[in-house]
Amino acid sequence: MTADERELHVRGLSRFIDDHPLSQGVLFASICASKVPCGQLRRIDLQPALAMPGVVAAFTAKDIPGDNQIGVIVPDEPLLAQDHVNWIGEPVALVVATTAEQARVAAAEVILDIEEREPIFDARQAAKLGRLIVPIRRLEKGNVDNALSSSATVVQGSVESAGQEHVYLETQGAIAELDSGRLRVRSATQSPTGVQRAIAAVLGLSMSDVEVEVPRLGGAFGGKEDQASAYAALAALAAFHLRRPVKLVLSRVEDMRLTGKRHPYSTDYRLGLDESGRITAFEVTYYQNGGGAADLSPAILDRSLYHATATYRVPAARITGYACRTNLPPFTAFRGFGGPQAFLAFEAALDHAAQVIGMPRHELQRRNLLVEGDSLPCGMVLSDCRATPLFEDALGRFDFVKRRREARTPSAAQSRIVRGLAAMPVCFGISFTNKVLNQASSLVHVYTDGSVSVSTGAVEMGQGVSRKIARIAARTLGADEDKVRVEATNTTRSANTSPTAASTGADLNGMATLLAAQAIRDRLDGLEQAHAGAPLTLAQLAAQAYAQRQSLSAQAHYATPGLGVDPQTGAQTPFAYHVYGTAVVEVELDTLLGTYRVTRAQVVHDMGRSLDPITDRGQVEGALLQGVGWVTCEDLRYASGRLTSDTLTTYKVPDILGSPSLEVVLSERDNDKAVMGSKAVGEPPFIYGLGAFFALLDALRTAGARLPEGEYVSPLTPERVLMLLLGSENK
Ligand code: LUZ
Ligand code: MOS
Repeated sequence: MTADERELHVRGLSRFIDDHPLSQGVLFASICASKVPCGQLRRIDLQPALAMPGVVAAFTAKDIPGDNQIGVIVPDEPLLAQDHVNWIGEPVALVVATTAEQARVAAAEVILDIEEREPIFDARQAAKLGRLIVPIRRLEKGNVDNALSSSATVVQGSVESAGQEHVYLETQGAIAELDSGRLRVRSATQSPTGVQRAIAAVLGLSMSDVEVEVPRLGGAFGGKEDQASAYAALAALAAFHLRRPVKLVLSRVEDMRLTGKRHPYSTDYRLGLDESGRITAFEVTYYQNGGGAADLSPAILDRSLYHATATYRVPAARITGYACRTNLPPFTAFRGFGGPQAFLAFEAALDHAAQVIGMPRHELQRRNLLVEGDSLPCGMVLSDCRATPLFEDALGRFDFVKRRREARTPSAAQSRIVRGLAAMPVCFGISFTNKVLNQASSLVHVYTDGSVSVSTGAVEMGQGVSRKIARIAARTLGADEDKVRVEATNTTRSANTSPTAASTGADLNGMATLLAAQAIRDRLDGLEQAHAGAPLTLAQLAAQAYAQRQSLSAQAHYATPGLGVDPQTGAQTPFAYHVYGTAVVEVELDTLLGTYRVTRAQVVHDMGRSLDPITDRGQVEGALLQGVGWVTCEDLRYASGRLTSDTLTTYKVPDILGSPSLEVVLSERDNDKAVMGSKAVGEPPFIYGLGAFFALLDALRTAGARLPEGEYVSPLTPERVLMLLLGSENK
């Protein structure tokens, strides 16, 4: 029977890397990381650590037999620092001991002699100094300068959006073991092949010498798309040298300090409108804070460019992105992948324009939403565009206009608790923006008793992808769903996998599974036709197929069609399709204290034919709440490059008590661009949470706060909200 994820989680029975039974002779590794944000590494003294109780060995860059390099887009990230350190928390040495505690204590004894250099933490400053990770990225459509100079209104301003810690339930970790010349690694990663490739490279092995197994993750949210590789490779390095199993699992505090987060962006915008409030042109420049190594920053910046105009029709646009090198831990993938920063900036510009022309924000939104046949700045033409109908559905269904009017009556506006409302539409592109990643394969076995095994590259991280894949296999084969087992992801069964990311896990791996299951079903249908009489069960058919020496296995590959650049026009089609929807978010602001509650969030979400409505609803709710956290309470603080909000008492994530009442309406309609009419669900609803930001601005204005024009700063923590109420500096 396929165990139900939900039951395992609720009963605490899900096993993460740290819960696996330990092999005989296992050792534990701990990282010695840089304590300075920028400097020249002069000397590493391992002796004091080696003298500590229980310590077996310690390793530095010198012990790496292959290529000391784990950067996937830009080769700028050594596994262990070699000459320079570029951020606080950069791994410099690895200490291995008999217990995890001994390793941790000993790692702190390593002496690092580092000649400090002047660090840079600010993206704009890095750009000024030319410290870019990749050349400037640009997307341009129409004549922006002409359109802006002939616009009735032009607003100009800036948006600061902060980073965000993933707070996955399971911290980063891996267990590596050398077994008859092969490295077997269990890793908490979204990218089994990425881990396999990294380990092979740093150890100088072939990929076929490295087997990566991914049991199931306790959450990831993008944090394990790239950054799991370092921890797996460090465990593998020690296991390789010591010929004993080595486990490396980060504590929560280590994880918060060492690992990358969502990218902070500093953004400048100019938005033009005509007399009737229609957008004429948009100019935007993103300064993305990439941290001390490239990681996935260029890909993330690309998605910002593609989502620069959010859910709106923009005739002319000039979109510029700087990926800036700073001395903070490398920022990385996080649900939305550069999309949320772009949506926040565009909606802020629109909010600014609404203030200037004196039109309600939702009216200005309505006037400019994308419609069928519109094209995006990259040239992609939208088909089956549901932006406008779902916006109207949500505003009508949730009585937006009347509720907002009531919140703004003089008596409501003068009470201590003031309400604010905002509508937040989404149009989110589905596919990896890097075309090559849009492929997957599936290996399906039917056993002679009619039970089924499915192996794909999809990693189950709590998002329910296994359940969806099981359902696809069951429906296609005519099997009972509880007779379908979706295996742990393993690189010997599934090769050359793309990360489970970009919301595409079920789309890609589900479609490959459908194709493989269909191939088996076609063979069985042949048998069934030859058989006259009562219909046969899958078990009977499988037994017959075996008796007739026919294969009950199939492997299939799927690649998303239609992606790429039109060589004639240069128009890009980066996405298979878009996901649409609108949220109505309501807040209650205590005008005396600056504290607030996000009281209600109501959504109409475009779902295609849901493969699993409970899972999809959960994804919409969870993503929305994560988005609310990003723009409200989640506040990363650094002191000279050192994260000071490094625990869950100093870094506040939305909790169940602070959760708004949630209402999610799934608007189902066949989507012919994904498996069984479904649509991807992981990332798009994160954008709904941004409505909390604009609902808070609405409440502040209703309460009479005079907000600085054209200066948007996220998150709107209660502290910042109080300052805005008091009319002091927006800090
Ligand atoms: N990862 C990636 C992603 O490599 N490319 C993408 O386009 C993407 N989008 C969202 C999340 N992860
Ligand atoms: Mo991602 S942000 O790993 O889909």
